[in-house]
Amino acid sequence: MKPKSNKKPGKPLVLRFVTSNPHKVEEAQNILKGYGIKLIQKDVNCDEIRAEDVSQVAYACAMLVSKKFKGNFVLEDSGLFVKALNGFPGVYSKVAYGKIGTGGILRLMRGCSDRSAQFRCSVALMLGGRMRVITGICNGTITHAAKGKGGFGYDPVFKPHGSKKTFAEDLVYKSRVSHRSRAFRVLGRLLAKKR
Ligand code: ITT
Repeated sequence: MKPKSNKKPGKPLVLRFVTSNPHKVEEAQNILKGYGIKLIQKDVNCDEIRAEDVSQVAYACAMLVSKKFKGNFVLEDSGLFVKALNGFPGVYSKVAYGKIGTGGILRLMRGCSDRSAQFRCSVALMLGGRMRVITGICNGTITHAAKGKGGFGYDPVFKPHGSKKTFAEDLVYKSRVSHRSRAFRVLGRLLAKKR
């Protein structure tokens, strides 16, 4: 039988997660609970800059937020980069999703045999006035039709390498390999070292 540990679990570290997207909070919290970190969603308006990559957007956003909010926080910028579309929708993923949705991406990709795509997530951590940006990547392919009802955004059309299912069909696998889970796992390890 496993011996009982006398060690009392420490108080969780509470961090604000600046985002308007509750799906992001849920997925990140699933990862960070294993590191004793509790996230609280905080809405702070941040006009995203035009940039080539999500890491630049996350950095610029965190700089803007730090002028309005003095505490410790995390935020992230993420996007889907499709090879055959020269990286589109990329940093425009949110706008593209609102305008053309997953159906629009599938239409743009009609006739494309190379369906490689990559999800990227850059997390900016502001802790004690110092910033750190961590990026997580998940490689996969764009399907020919939307499948699955779970998750959000482009999940029904993205199939990660190593799976026959889309993210929307298999959220357990998503939480293991996604761009977000990879970035937040690194963040969890980093914060665990500091405590
Ligand atoms: P913020 O308030 O945190 O900015 P947001 O939803 O506006 O929330 P982004 O600006 O990072 O987030 O936009 C990224 C878009 O990319 C998002 O709206 C989704 O459409 C898509 N996306 C990001 N991560 C995704 C994921 O894990 N699965 C599916 N789609 C995702």
